[in-house]
Amino acid sequence: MTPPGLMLTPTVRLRRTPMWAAVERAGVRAATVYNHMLLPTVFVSPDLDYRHLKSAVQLWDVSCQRQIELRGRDATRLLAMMTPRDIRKMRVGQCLYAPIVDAAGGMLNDPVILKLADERYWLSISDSDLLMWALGLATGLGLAVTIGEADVSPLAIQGPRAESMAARAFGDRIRDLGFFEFVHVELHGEPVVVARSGFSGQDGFEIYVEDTPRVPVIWEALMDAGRDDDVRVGCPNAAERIEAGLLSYGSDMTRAHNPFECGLERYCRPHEAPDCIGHGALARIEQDGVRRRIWQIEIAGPPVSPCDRPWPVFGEDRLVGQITSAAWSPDLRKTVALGMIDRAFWHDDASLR
Ligand code: THG
Repeated sequence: MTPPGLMLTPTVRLRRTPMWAAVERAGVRAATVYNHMLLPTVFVSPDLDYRHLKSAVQLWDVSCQRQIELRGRDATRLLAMMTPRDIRKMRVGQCLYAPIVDAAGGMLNDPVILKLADERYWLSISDSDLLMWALGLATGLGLAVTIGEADVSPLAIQGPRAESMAARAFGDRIRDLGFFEFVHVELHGEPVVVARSGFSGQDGFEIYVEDTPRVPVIWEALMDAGRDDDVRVGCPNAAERIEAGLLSYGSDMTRAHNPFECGLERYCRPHEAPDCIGHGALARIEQDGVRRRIWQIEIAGPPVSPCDRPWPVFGEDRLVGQITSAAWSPDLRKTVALGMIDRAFWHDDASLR
């Protein structure tokens, strides 16, 4: 799609990140655009990045995971309308991965939600303009809630040595932090929010830094803390995240898909979310079942080119689905992929082309 050496024209609305200069110094070789902001995709090579991520620890600039803040008397009420996951029992200090849906149950986003206080949340969004949907609902319904994109830049440390590195940075007590929990801690006297989460199948933490000018201090302190664990600057790795079964909004799923088709049924409970705008549609879909679903798929043969448009999938000489993410897995020595496949072909040895 992009000829070798093609440049993206830099503009103001193509947002850099607070750490972009350091990311360039670390040797970033490719990047994508996510929430109108740059997101690194390759440093040394996809394969070497993958091996290092699965054996040591990496520091990621994931500032593009923007935080939509909901705050005010009706914040919980608004959030309950947006997601088919039950958020009523959510505790302060808890993270929740949640689909966000429209009235037909179509996927609009799949953020990690952080509950900061009783009526204050961050929605750590994937790549769609969720701010506008939230503003539209709140304005149309006259809700008492303040909505905006907070000045928060998440960094991530991911890999098997992430806990060791985090303990050096934040102290040994960070080892006790449970998966999808967060705490307020200090690093060199600077307050940050640290969660046990991240866009990889490895252990890891995400560090939410408020206030752009404070990000470089935290970045350098984390690099120092990871020196003995062979920390390198890295980024989400396509093969690793496909192996982990982590979906990418805009690629693997769009508004044309509902959470059941996306395999997100664990996070979609219409009967426990009566106030969700998609409640009726999703209750019907749950009852009727779906005719297509996302699966992890292996592609035989040598490495394939990047999946930059949906690849049609054929079975018994007809179109039965599409592949939307694919990458060579150095560990599995085959191409791993994610794709939406028709029900008749949901078996292990389905022979597809
Ligand atoms: N971290 C944060 N924000 C994010 C992402 C992230 N925003 C954008 C994008 N990634 C959102 N998508 C996902 C997808 C999957 C997960 C997190 C964010 C994830 N899923 C786990 C799983 O599927 O095994 C566990 C989910 C759970 O148990 O609740 O971690 O990475 N801050």
